[in-house]
Amino acid sequence: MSKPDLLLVANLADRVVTQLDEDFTLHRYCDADDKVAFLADLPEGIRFVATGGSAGCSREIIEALPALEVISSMGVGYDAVDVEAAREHGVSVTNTPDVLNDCVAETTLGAMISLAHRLPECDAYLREGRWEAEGAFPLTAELTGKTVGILGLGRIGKAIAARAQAFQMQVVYHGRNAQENVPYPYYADLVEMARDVDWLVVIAPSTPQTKGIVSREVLEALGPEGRLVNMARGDLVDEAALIEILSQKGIAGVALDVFENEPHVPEALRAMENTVLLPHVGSATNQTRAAMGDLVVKNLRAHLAGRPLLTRVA
Ligand code: 8YV
Repeated sequence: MSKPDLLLVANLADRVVTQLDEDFTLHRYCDADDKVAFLADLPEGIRFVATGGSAGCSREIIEALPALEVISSMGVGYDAVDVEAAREHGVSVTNTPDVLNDCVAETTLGAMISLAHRLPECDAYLREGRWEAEGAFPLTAELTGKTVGILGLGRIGKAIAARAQAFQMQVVYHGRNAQENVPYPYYADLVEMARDVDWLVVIAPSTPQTKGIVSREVLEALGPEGRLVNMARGDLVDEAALIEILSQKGIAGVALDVFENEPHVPEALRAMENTVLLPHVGSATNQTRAAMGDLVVKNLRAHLAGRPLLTRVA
């Protein structure tokens, strides 16, 4: 019996592709130079898409595949998948939640420590021979005793909160609603929370409601002693306002793992000292990417075997 057809929209890790290859006939959209021609030439019966968080799956792709049943996306954030188009065409969408919580939380605390203690700069200072030439590195800041406001206290937000507490930080949060059985104080107003905290950590999904939520007003409320960390999506933060405020020392610093126009990072951010810039590596460990990839495959195999999808979001 021939294997069902699957469109590979993102170039997923070898481990994932090898597993997919066992059960599906792969059509590598990710490698096509002429995407439009590639879509037009596909066989009619493609029932599956496997993709990644950044590549997602557009309306154009969904509508080019009349037999499509499931889009399995690698990543907890599925904002790049056109969920509306998927729903209209009766296509299910799955993501990879939970398996990355600890890794992203660990990276977040790493970014915070790096920014407070200026670890990347310390490393460069030593390598450039400046310790010998100029003496001790200037004194820095720390997390201990500070307050962190978490924007988006979901599964990853909670994993970050637990780790922040281990660093003796006070945790508060903002989200659409106050949550029951959560020990942290809730702020209904993000500007108010930004005013009260030392750190603002952004870990909410990208939706039409959260786009630009970290506005100029929020950044100004965070103030010259405040620090921002964005581990979610670039479009939650007004990047132009951020650059302007940072350059005027209107906030103390920023650690960013995500940007408005990845992989392009504005030169202005690169040139500043009070920034820690990461190439979207929140979940990028062998261990976690393997777990995420396995979940992509498990969802597809479940559907193929007539079982319910494991982590369906639409
Ligand atoms: C990955 C992510 O970069 O899970 C997410 O939403 O942003 C990351 O873990 C990506 O989605 C991997 O494909």
